[in-house]
Order: sequence, then structure tokens, then C-alpha cells
Amino acid sequence: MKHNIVRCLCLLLPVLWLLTGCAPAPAPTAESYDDFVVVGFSQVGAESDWRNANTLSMQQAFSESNGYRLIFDDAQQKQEKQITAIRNFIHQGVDYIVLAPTTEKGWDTVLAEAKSAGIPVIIVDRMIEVEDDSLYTCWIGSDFLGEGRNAVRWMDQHLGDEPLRIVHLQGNLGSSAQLGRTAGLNEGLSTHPEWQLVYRESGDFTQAKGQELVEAILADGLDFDVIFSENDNMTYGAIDALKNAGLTPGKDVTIISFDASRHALELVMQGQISYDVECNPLHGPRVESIIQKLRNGLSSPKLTYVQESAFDAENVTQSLLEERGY
Ligand code: GZL
Repeated sequence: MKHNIVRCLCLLLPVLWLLTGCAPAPAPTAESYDDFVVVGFSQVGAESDWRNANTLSMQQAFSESNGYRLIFDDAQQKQEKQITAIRNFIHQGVDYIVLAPTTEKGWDTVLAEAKSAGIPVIIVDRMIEVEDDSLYTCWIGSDFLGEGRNAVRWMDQHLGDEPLRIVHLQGNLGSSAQLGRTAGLNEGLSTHPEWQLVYRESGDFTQAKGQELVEAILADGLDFDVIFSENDNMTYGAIDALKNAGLTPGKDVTIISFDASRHALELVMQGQISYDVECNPLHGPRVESIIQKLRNGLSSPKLTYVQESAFDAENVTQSLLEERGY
């Protein structure tokens, strides 16, 4: 199965040449493909700064200079596009499939096809839920419930037991990041009767939708004290909406966010975001290290959680901003 497409192309080229009289650019020969480890990467999309940093990290790790040929597919946040991409990877006979899944469910059938083709699948970032966990070799990503609990702990410690009216901007519904962060907030709501959830909607992790949602609740005259936003891009949109309404983020409204990208931490330093829980996107070297292990006949833990931090005005420094990798 390996690189069948490539071999077919090599056979067709001379015929095309004779028919068209023009010499097409030489396709990579099977040997040239064989010089590389071919990795098919199905990415969620380009919905956020986090996602773009994750893509760049993967592209840098799986470079030709590192011995890889990366076949990259952007699913535009649609699971059906990811399923099609995985089937294409199988057909092309890649050596490894890396999947950053949009949502947790719906992967059993296509991953069974990858297993039948003998292609190892590595899950990165969000988690998947399958009947048979042999359908993927291993997963590496974040503890999203832990991230949500971290945010609630900070709220408990810094916002005291005063009554809080909370606006909750959720990420892509059904994604591990949304499920975990939401579960953390729900635990907080159940243990703090003085906290009231006054609004909950999904902003799809995008800045535009985050701004749209907050503009709408301001227009409706909703009163609230806290915005619990499940990623920085939705937070940027919410901040724009607050400012356009004459409100001061961090003063009139406390903002809790997730991802902790460099720009967001600048806003933490300025007092606009009160607390930002890190979700580290720089998975490229981590996934590449897993593939190196597998190629050397070594195993990798089934689940690997990356170490992450969190930031408020107390621990954000200029040097931290300068050194930040994303
Ligand atoms: C989290 C990742 C989420 C980020 C968002 O690991 O899946 O998706 O928090 C991104 O910024 O869109």
C-alpha cells in the first residue's frame, strides 16, 4: 500500500509526456518518498491563535530537513472533512496519521479503516472517545478539566464569596477543551451558591463570535460581573464588545480566559484579563518524538498530559512575554 499514488504517477508520467509533448515537472519518485517518513496530519482548522501556533509547531517538527514529508489538511472545524482527509491519507499509504480531532465522538469507523491498513494513528490536543482504544496508538494533549478547575480555584481565592453573575463563552461544543473547561466551571457553580450563571453560549473559539455574543447580551441589558471565556480569541472579541459599550475590562467586568498566548498575557499585564490558564499548543516536537520512538520499536504511553501553568498580574513579567513561544 505504501505510497501507491506515487508509484502510479511514476508509471503514468512517460505516457503523459508522449501524449502532450511537454515534460512535466518530475514527480517525486517512490525512492524519494521512501527517503522520507510520510505523515498525514488532519488539523481542526485555523480558528484561533492557538490553532495557528499548533499548526506551525507541527510543520516545523515534520520538515523535510528533519526527514519527513508532511501532508497537511485543514478541516475548517468540520469533522466530516477530517474523516475524508484520513481516508485520503490511507489511500496514499502514509506511514503515520496524526489527528487533532474537532470533537470527541464519531471516529470509530474511519480509525478502524486506518487500523486495517496498518497505519498507526496518533491523537494530539483534544481527546477522542472510541469503543476500542486500540484504534489509536497514543494521545498527547492537555488536562482540560484541570484547566477549568484551575480557573475556578482562582475565582474562589480572588473573588471571595461575593455574589457573581457569570457569562460563559464556550468553545466548539463536544470538543474536549469545551467539555473539560465547562465541567470545571459547573463544579464551581455547584459549590458556590452565590455564583449565578446568567448566560451560556458557544462562541466556537473564534474572536468574531465572541464579540457577537457579548454585543448581543449588552444590547439586551444583561447585567454580569464575570466573563468565563474558553479561549483567548473569544476573549479578544468580548473585550472589544465591552470597550465599544464604554465598559472597562478588568474593572467593570472580570475576565477569565484560556490558552495564555503572548497577546493575551500582555492584556493580563495591563489588567484587562484577570486570569489566563495556559493550554500549550507547541505539540510538534512532542509528536515527532513519539514517532521517533515508534520507528525505533519503542512504545509511547497511551496518554500523555503536557505540563501547563496559569497567569495573573502577579506572575506575568516582561521577560516571560519576550520568551513566550506563542
Ligand atoms: C485546546 C484547543 C482549543 C484552544 C482554542 O487544546 O483544542 O482549540 O483552547 C483552539 O484556542 O481553538
